[in-house]
Amino acid sequence: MSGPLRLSKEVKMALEAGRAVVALESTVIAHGLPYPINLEVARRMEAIIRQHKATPATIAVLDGQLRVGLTEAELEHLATAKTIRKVSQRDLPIVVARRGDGATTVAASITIAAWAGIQVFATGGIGGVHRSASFDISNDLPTLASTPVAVVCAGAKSILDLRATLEWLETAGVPVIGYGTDEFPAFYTRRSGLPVDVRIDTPEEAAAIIRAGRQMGLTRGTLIAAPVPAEAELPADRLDAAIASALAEAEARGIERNASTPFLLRWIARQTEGASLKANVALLENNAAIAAQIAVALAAP
Ligand code: PSU
Ligand code: MN
Repeated sequence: MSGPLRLSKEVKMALEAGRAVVALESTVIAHGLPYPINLEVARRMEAIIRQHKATPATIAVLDGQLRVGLTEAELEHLATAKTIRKVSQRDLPIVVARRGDGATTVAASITIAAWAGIQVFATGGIGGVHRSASFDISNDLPTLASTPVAVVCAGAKSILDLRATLEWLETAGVPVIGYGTDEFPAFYTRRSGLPVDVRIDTPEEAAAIIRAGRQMGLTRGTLIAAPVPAEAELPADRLDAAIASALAEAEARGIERNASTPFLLRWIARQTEGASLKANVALLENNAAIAAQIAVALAAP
């Protein structure tokens, strides 16, 4: 890929030297969290990655360029802009052709990360198969199936159909790894009752699986799911009530398609009086640390 791809000097140097780099998405900044928490978390995730001796590479589309590695002012722009397009893979050619700005989802971000040569990515939760019967399946799933990037997340939110999401990944051949867990985590809570393909407990084990896939020429992504830290977990009963109310409200207001995830997240934050935000922040920081350690293990000779 050439064209509109633009790496920051820092990211370019790290990649050329074979050092560890961790890619980050920007939809969570622009649409997933309220200001000013979004900006604080974006900065903190970058700082945590640096503490672990890796280079952060936050991804977004700015003036039609696919940007990998943002300045402080650019992070602030994404965190404060009143309207910024949520860009998944199908939106990439549109926003590039129009020289627009966009906050990239997991799908768009890992697409760009792979073009840049980055192998490890951290986020909060991936999109998945929605519960409604409206055939809403996140582009994150097919893109994971065709993009050789390891995605560290806290599972997927229980606003989704987690069983169907895992079945979809199995059909597509994407390994689902539990990091310190035998169960697929459910974002705000540590457990879903659904098993992962394998449990690992160290970054080196993750690196070994990623390397083995690469050596065999497999071109799929790897999903690495780490549960939210125990002290920030939401009580399951409170969460179930908030999710039920969010889904009912979305239905009543006719909110669907790509507006669905941001709306449900806002509604749940309101219903749980910010407890969901606390969990969201804790798991994002935890995932940044784990992703950095995996990237360092992968970069080791
Ligand atoms: N999950 C979160 N917070 C988020 C998202 C997911 O906890 O902000 C964002 C991610 O960027 C993800 C996108 O890639 O939502 C999925 O949206 P959709 O379901 O429209 O594909
Ligand atoms: Mn969708």
